[in-house]
Amino acid sequence: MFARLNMNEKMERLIESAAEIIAAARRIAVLTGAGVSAESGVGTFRDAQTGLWSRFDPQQLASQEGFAADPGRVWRWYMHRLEMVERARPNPGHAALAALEAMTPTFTLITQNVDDLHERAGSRNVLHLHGRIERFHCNGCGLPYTLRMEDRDAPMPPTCTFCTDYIRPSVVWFGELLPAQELAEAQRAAETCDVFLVIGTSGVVYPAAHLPVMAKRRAAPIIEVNPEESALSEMAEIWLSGPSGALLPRLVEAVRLRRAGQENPR
Ligand code: BV8
Ligand code: ZN
Repeated sequence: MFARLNMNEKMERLIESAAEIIAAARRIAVLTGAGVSAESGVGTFRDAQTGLWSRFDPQQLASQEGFAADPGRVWRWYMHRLEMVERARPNPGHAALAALEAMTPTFTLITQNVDDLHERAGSRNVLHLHGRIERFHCNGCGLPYTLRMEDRDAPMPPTCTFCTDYIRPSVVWFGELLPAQELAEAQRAAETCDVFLVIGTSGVVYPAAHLPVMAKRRAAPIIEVNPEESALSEMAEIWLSGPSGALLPRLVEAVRLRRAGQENPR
C-alpha cells in the first residue's frame, strides 16, 4: 500500500517506475534549467539575485532595454555570473545525464542554461537554446569578441574595434530570437522522443517551456526532477520531487541495471 510507505520508500518506487519507462526508450529528450546547476553553486536564474544583485530583476538585466539603460550594470552582472560559472564544478546530476547519453541510442540534451557544466561533465550533444555566457560578440555588428583579463573587472563593457558599439555576452536576452538551428533540433527531439525528461526548470520561459508540451501532445511521457512544483509538473507522468544532484544518479543507476538485465535476461 503506497500510502503506508515512508518518504524514501515512496521515492524508491517512483524512481523504479521512471527507470522502467526510460530503460524502454530508444529516443530520449531532456530539457534542463538553472536547477541542474544549483548544486554546483551557480545560482538559479531567479535566485541568482543574491547579495548586491538581489534588488535587480534578472528579466530586466537580461534584455536590450536593460543593457541600453545601464550597460555597465549589465556588464558587471554578467562578469559576476561568469566568475560563478568558472568557479563551479559539474555536479553528480550533470554526470548522470552524460552517463545516460552514453547508454542511449538517440539522446538530445536541450538546455536553457548559459553555463558549460553539461559539456564539462562529458555530455556530447548539447543544444544551448539561450546561448553561452563564456562567449561574446558586438551588440551592434555581431563581430565575435575574445574576453581580455582587463574586461573582467571593468566598470563598462568593452567596445567593438569595428563599429565602436558595446560588446555583450552571447546569450539570448528576453525579446530576442532563439538560435534557429538549435530550436529546430530541439523541436524535432520533442516531436520524436519516446520520453521527455524535464530537470530543474520553473517552466515559465518560452519557447523552451513549449517543448515538453509538444512531447505531451504525442503522448510521450514526461518525467520531471525538481524539488519544487513547476509550471510543467501537472503534465508530468512522474514528478521526482528532490534535488537533481541526488536523484539523477539514483535514476540513471536504476536504468543501467534494467538495461543490463535486458541484455542478459536470467
Ligand atoms: C523569444 C539567457 C521571440 C540570459 C534567458 C511566447 C512565445 C515566445 C516568447 C514569449 C512567449 N511568452 C512570453 C514570451 C517572452 C519571453 C518569455 O518567455 N517570458 C516569460 C518570462 C513569460 N520569451 C522570450 O523573450 C524569448 N524570446 O521568444 O523571441 C520573440 C522575438 C521578438 C518579439 C517577441 C517574441 C527569449 C527567452 C530567453 C531569455 N533568456 N537566459 C541569461 O541567462 O542571462 S532565460 C533565463 O530563464 C535563463 O536562461 C533560465 O535558464 C531561464 C529559465 O529559468 P530556469 O532555468 O527555469 O531557472 P529558474 O530560476 O526560473 O528556475 C529554477 C528551477 O530549478 C526552479 O523550478 C527550482 O525549483 C529548480 N531547482 C532549484 N534547485 C534545484 C532545482 N531543480 C533540481 N535540482 C535542484 N537542486
Ligand atoms: Zn561591432
